[in-house]
Formats: sequence, C-alpha cells, structure tokens
Amino acid sequence: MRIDILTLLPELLEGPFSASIMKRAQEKGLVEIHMHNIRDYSTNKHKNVDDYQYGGGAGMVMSIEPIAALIDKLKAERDYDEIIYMTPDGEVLDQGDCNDLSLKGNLMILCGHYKGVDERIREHYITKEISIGSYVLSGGELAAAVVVDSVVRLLPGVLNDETSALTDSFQDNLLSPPVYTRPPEFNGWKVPEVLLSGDFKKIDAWREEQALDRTTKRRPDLLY
Ligand code: 6GU
Repeated sequence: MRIDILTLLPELLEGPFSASIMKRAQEKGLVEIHMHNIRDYSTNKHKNVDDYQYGGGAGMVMSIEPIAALIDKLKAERDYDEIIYMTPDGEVLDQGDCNDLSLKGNLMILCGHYKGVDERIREHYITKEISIGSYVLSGGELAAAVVVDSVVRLLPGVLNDETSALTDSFQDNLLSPPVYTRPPEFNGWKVPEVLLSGDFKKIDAWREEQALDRTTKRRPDLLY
C-alpha cells in the first residue's frame, strides 16, 4: 500500500509514523507513507495557500490552485483508489471503513485547515470524506494519523499473532473483554478464577459473555 498525505503541517505527522507498529510496517515495506507540503505548490511569491472567503465571513479558505497542482501531479504518476478529504462534516470512520480501506492499493489523504478547502476541490477531486468523530480538531492531520494507523495495522504481515487484529474490539461489532496478567492477586484484587482454570471452553464462554455485557452497557448502538 502507498499513502500520500497532503498537508500544510507535515511536522505534525512525523511522530505518529516513526515509532512502533507504523514504523515497522514501513521498514518491512508493507506500506509507503509520503508527506507533501501543500505550501510547496503555492503559485504566488508570498507562498500563500489560503484566502478570504467569497461572500464574506470569518475564517480563511484553503485555495484551489496549490492543492489542484499537487493532486494533478500525483495523479499523473499513478492511479489512486481513493482521494480522501479529512473534514469534521465527513462520514464518521468505523472499523468497517478501515477494513475496506486496508484492501486498497494507493490512497491520497488531504488534510483540511482554517474554514476548509474551496468546495471545488471536494466536487472535482475528492472521492471520500472522513471525520473521526463529533468534535472539532484544529486541522485534519491528527485525524489523518488515526485513519492511517487504523488501516495500516490491518495490512497482512503488519501485526503478529500476539497483536492480531482479529480479536480487536469492533472487529465483530463487540467491545473486547477485560484482560489480566500476573500477579494473580494484587492488594487483595483477584484475577477472575475462570481465567486461571485452564478450561479453555469455559474461558471462551466467559470472554464472550463479558464482551456482550460490556457492549450492552457501554455501546448498545453496536448491537443493532
Ligand atoms: Cl477529519 N478534521 C477536523 N478538523 N476535525 C475533526 C475531524 C477532522 N474529525 C473529527 N473532528
């Protein structure tokens, strides 16, 4: 998989991809993540990337020219399966979307800022608009990092048996059951007896029941 991220703040995205699982996925050649600074494609001498909005009103709008120039350049180099725009008014990301995106080859992700991008970018280039929840971030970068992390960890070979995505919360529309490790007792707080029993049928049944109980209490919306 190849992911191209279009941003005004590439430095915001250096951290999330340079450690742990995301770092290893890149080192193993399972994903290539390329950062592009939209400002490098500004066509005027002041390197402006935004402008006042037509019709008046507070807040700047990201200009069409630099973004169009950058997208055109990338599209001339390869085909993209999706050109994603990160925006709070997009469709809210869920595990099903992550699973779908993990099957694609080339993804482009545009991070919004200010009041958003000129609507013509959305009309003519964007194929998918994603939000990560009902709250507003200063820009799309942190949301893009969420999308990339949640998708890349699903690529074959990224996770091993111990970190397998198959037992994640949401993968079967259930939250995960509680987990414990040694010691069996701490401050008088005991690990549930069944987990120490060695009876794997019983353990599986307990986990299923706990997952269902947790989902019913915390996220009943997942059950319908
Ligand atoms: Cl994708 N962008 C911004 N700026 N805020 C958000 C978001 C995206 N998703 C939730 N809030």
